[in-house]
Amino acid sequence: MPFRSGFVCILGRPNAGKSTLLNALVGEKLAIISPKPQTTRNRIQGVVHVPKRKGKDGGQIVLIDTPGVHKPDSSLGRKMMVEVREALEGCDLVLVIVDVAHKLDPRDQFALELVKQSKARAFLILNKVDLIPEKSKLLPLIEEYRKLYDFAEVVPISALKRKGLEDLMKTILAALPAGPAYFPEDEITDQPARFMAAEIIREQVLLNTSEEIPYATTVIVDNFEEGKRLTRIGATIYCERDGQKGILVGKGGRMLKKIGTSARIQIERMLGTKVFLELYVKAEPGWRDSRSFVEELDWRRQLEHRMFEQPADSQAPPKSRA
Ligand SMILES: Nc1nc2c(ncn2[C@@H]2O[C@H](COP(=O)(O)OP(=O)(O)OP(=O)(O)O)[C@@H](O)[C@H]2O)c(=O)[nH]1
Ligand SMILES: [Mg+2]
Repeated sequence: MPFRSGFVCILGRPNAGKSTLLNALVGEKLAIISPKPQTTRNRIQGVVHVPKRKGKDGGQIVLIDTPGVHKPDSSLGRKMMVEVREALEGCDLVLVIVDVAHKLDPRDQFALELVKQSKARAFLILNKVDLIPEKSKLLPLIEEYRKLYDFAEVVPISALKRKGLEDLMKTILAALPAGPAYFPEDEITDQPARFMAAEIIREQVLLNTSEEIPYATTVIVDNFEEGKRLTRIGATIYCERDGQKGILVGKGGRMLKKIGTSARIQIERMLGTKVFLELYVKAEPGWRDSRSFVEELDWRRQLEHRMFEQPADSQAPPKSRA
């Protein structure tokens, strides 16, 4: 049996359950999740290592979670859609995730347009089937989608309840070409820990605030000093107005404390060290429409820049101490 591998893009409208699926397939929390649409803002890579078993193919599935497909109305939104397009480029397979509890709407159609343009092989993934007790109700929805694109497979799942995921994994692997392992076995993501820490803080903002605040907020980690036992992190939560800042800080600083405590516990779990987390809140009017500010948030671009700015020596990976 050949070893199979390939890049698989997870695409769909906001809130369909893309990040929940990524985390469930990889078995680790790589992407933040919230009930609010447009939670994910960057593409997030997660590697599933499938061991070779008796009579079964082994392989490597490189999943790429993407921001929800939408028509952007800000620099941030346009950047999110660039992330979606970049993830689609050169992938071997696209998983179009739909929420079966919702009717097909223009955002689903927009996602299908993108698949059509890319001419990629695609599966239709019917997510949230736990919300639909009568499975026969899925048939008209499948028909509707099939009219719009020639899907290679249709797979019903519940990413949240982890139903149908074994089947999905098998079907994905069978659709991938014979190929090498692109990543070592202990590597499950390319995200730097400091970016994941910023996302964990942002997730707490999303879960603890409402209305405009989740959309008007971003988090930047200003310093990150990792020690053997203790990691010191300083981060700033940016919002757009002083009123939002007041809500994020809360009466007597209570809201900020709540966000900080929940985030710290999760970051400690991720890093395996104690964490000292210092949070600041700052109003940065109109940041979502500032191209330069939005670019600052892109860790891939930041790493590239740093490589160009630093002398060649410091670009080398750390050497073994042996
Ligand atoms: N009932 C049910 N809820 C689900 C399922 N999968 C995801 N959800 C919920 O749907 C909401 C959105 O999930 P996400 O994984 O953040 O969705 P997303 O597609 O990544 O959203 P964006 O990043 O905003 O595009 C969360 O509240 C999830 O708990 C599922 O299988 N069943
Ligand atoms: Mg997401």
